[in-house]
Amino acid sequence: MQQPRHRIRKHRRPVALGAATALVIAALATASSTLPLPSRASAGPAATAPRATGLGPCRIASSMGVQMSEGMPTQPGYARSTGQVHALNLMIDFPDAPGTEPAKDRLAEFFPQTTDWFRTSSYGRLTYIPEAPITSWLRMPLPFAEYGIERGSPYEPGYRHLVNDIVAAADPKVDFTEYDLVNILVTPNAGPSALDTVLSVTFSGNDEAPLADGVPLANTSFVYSRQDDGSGSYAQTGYRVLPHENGHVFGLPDLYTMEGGGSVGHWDIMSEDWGANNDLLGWHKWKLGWLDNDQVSCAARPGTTDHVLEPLATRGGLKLAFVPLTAESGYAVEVRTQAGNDQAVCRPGVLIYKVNSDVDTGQGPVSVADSTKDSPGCTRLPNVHAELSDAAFQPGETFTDRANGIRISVLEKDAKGDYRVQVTRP
Ligand SMILES: [Ca+2]
Ligand SMILES: [Ca+2]
Ligand SMILES: [Zn+2]
Repeated sequence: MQQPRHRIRKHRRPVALGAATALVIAALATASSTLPLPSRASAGPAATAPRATGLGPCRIASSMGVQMSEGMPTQPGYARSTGQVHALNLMIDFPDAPGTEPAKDRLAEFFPQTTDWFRTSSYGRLTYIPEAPITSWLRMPLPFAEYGIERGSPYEPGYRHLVNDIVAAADPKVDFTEYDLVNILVTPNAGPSALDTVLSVTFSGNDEAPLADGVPLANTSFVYSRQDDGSGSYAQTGYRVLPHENGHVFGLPDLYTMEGGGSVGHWDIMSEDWGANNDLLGWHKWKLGWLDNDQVSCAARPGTTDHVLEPLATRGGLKLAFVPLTAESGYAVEVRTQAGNDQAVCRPGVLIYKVNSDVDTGQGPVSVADSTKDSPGCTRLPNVHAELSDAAFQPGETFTDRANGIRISVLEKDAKGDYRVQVTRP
């Protein structure tokens, strides 16, 4: 089966259509800077003294009016992405879709894989602690259809109704103040197959969410159905929707667009979360606080600079070079190999991509440069974007942005597997 190409998911508070849009965005920006409950929020990681490290020009800023920006630091209101993160898991079913297996089995579709995924991707910096104080199904009072949950459903009114019912059912046994984020694992027989419609969604950074025990359920992921492509890999890969959804809880935008995965391919789980395992871009790891500032090299000055980059999957060392173009864009450069969470890399090398902090989630905030344009790709794995699978640049190859006078050349790969990259800029 072909994977769904048009997955539309809503994040944060949905923006009303029409004339009220600008007002809603303004209200959002105000609300997020005056969070009533700082314990639930984060000022964003990797905020250590950018000027002292010379990284200032490379920390491209978040843009006003962009709901989920690639900029740094991540806007407040999202869950913290380092240290111990406590995730509340609630398994829910409905009178017209009662759970057909024990709720604990639904939980086991996602754990411990999700915890392992975050430990590996974060080099041990995010300790994801899944908790399920209620081990049975929480039965909702209404049939599934009556909540009106559809693809791209806005928060109001269906989700508010559903969340209120979840809170009412769970509140006596759950202290919601103990958790950094919430996963609602819906019985797979409620709603359409994920092959037809992906309903899974995250509402993140939303401090106007319904309250429970006095705290807003501001960072909540809903997982529906099963992302099972029929290839027999569900037990190994089906959990990956959850790290994707939780990526939003930590402030990461969607990298796929209405056209599918053609912007970033399989190089980030925010682009493709079906199929073989994949990692996050180095930019995202820096944004999440999983790379230190001294693991990032900023090519801001005119002239030529060399950068020796170690593979992103291994712990320690220089991981990311960044070439700022404007206050809100630049090129990121990193080494990707088949290691760690990166299972599908078939042509290891230097990945080069443009980051735009003024482009919103789902609109293509990141674009990977393909070193082999119009190629058939080097992978035949299902649900892995083929064209971009061979995008990485090899020793002797050069990426050129003529309009901006930028050249990024891969000079060599040394015996250790590190790559020497040369950046020339005006
Ligand atoms: Ca309670
Ligand atoms: Ca290609
Ligand atoms: Zn998403």
